Amino acid sequence: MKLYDCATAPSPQRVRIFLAEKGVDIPLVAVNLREGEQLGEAFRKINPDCTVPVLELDDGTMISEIFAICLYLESQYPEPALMGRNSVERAMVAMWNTKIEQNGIAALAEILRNRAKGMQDRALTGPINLAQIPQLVARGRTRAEAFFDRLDDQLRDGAYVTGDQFSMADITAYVMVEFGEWSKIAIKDSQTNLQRWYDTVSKRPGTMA
Ligand SMILES: N[C@@H](CCC(=O)N[C@@H](CS)C(=O)NCC(=O)O)C(=O)O
Repeated sequence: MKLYDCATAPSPQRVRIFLAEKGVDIPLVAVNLREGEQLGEAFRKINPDCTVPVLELDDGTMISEIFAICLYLESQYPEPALMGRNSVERAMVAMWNTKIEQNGIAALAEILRNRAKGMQDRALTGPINLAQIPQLVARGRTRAEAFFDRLDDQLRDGAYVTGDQFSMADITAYVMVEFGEWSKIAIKDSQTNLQRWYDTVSKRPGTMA
């Protein structure tokens, strides 16, 4: 088993933290996103959608998409459980993971990818080039700030995103907050629950890995 990775990209970082939390060490294969290696012929055979991370199994099966990779890893290495320990917890982890991806990470990507000079025709990931739409930068900012408030509210009562158990939803939210720095979206002084949670989560050996 090996993981196609990129040390500077937030998506594979989520899988690396997931593995570190499980205490599992697997070989990493660096894919140079800055040089466009993900769009080259060789990587398209690994993932035609041209994104990392990808988990390659020993029989050659390629698993792309973070949720699918983590689902596989969770079944192979069940302890500690990171995707919920019963039906309700599993549903809550999947629910929050989706919200964080769609309302948080996607909003931050909307800011970055429609503004960065180095991403002029790469406004979305994938095999086809798409032009930036500068008007989406302000919309992304509004969406991201609103979602940080939403998460702050969610963290009012529990230690972690879905309650008292650290989970994949926390990993996704942690990487989202770090990714926010790229677009100068930071935790506000008023978001005290989010700050308390971030201070705890950022001290875990997995997130420091
Ligand atoms: N939905 C994908 C998202 C993966 C993704 O967006 N990866 C980014 C790195 S953070 C990527 O490969 N970007 C390639 C590009 O920008 O062309 C997943 O869950 O794995």
